[in-house]
Amino acid sequence: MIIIGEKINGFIPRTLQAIEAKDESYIREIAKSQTEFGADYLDVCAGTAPEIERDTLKWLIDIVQDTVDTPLCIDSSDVNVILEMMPLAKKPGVINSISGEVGKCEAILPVIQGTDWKVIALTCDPNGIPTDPQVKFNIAETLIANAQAHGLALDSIFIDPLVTTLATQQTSLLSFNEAVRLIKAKYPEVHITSGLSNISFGMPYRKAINTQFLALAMSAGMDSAIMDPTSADMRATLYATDALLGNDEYTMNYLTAFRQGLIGPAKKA
Ligand code: THG
Repeated sequence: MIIIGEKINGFIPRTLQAIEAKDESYIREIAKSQTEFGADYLDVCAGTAPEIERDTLKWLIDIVQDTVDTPLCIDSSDVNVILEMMPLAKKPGVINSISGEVGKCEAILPVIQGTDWKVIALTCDPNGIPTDPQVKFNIAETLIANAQAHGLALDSIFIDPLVTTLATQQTSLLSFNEAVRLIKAKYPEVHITSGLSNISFGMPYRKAINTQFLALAMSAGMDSAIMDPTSADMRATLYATDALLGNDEYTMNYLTAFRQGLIGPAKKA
């Protein structure tokens, strides 16, 4: 599993508080803890008003890179902001994101051509966010072809089939998993990722939904997630599911994680 740590995001109230208070130490702390708990990339998203998005992202990126070596996942809905942030990165990371929306591929793909940058591509287009797995697949195919035409290797592409909220769509997971299966069947080297906590939006006890979504989507072939690796429940689900799916030879990773205290029952106070 390729883990993209989600916590450096101004849409999270605690992180927004740190951004507004210019509290460097909290940002350093969540950069460090997510890295220690296995993040392969750190998502950085300002989540602030558009006028200060650039300044906020610069501030976050500088602090993160001064604290850890983990590569960035630059998260903005504005491709111009992404393009301005890329030169600040000390090493190539992930662009979050492009999609079938007008202008996004054209802006980003030529810039990452010939580099080691990877890209997340959302399965939406000018018609919106489809729920039909076949339509998700069709958009993914177009995006993959476009990326390949710009010289990207298949394993530099992360398709995000955009999970909808279960509270408003009862077949959310089923449709997501079917899209994952269709994409992985034709493009096994392409990665599938998801900002998976969208699934539980508006529901109580979100952790229960999020952990089971992670397991079920991994079983369909999802091999990356934008998630909180500092959550003990999410970590346990991840290691246990990888072992159950036969991705963990002799269950070595599971056993090592247990021995190192990365997973295990909550300690009694
Ligand atoms: N796809 C892609 N990028 C994305 C998303 C996606 N980026 C943003 C978002 N969705 C993924 N990131 C988050 C970050 C936080 C939460 C959800 C998605 C969240 N956090 C809890 C909260 O705010 O209460 C808990 C946070 C905590 O305590 O750590 O809900 O879908 N490509």
